Amino acid sequence: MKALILVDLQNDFCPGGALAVPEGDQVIPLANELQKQFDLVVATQDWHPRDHASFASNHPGRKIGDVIELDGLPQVLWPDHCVQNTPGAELVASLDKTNIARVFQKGTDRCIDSYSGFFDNGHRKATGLGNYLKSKGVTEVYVCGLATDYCVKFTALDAVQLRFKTHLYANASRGVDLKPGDVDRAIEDMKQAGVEVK
Ligand code: VGL
Ligand code: ZN
Repeated sequence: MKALILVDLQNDFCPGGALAVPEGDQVIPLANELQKQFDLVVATQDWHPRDHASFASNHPGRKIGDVIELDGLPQVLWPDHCVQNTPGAELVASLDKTNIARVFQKGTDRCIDSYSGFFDNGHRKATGLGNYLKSKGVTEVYVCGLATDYCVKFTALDAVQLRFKTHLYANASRGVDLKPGDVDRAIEDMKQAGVEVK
């Protein structure tokens, strides 16, 4: 049994959004088309409280892009994004949601960020996605979405760790490229870890 994981297809990650990923909106038609090949489709949703520790605005004197230490983990500081119950946090309107069996929210704890759809960045708490997929008999996952060099990457790496055969749809994903080359390096890291990139 295989499942499609749609990562963070939210307004704030599309052009015009708070943490816009270049060409982020271009993956939506592809994501809609890919869904037709799957019996099980799930989505992740970045879902932060307004006081989330990943927001530069919550660290006076710091700016967007700075890296701080948060509870022993390096943390990139981002613009305020995907704040719970705001339009920016909603899944993109043009995304076909009729086939999405469940949406797993992440980044809800103000003290720790969560790039992966499976665990927070410290692997302290699970979102339930892993157990859900296993309960459905899923052995193979296909990942696409936003952003290739953050949430897509860490979702795919955790999927490998959880022993799912893991595939990345690179053309249905886009990255931030905070540092030029980040997306290419992320794809290389995923390949190294055993992700099949298509
Ligand atoms: C993401 C940065 C911060 C992502 C989420 O969805 O890739 N990136 N929060
Ligand atoms: Zn976030």
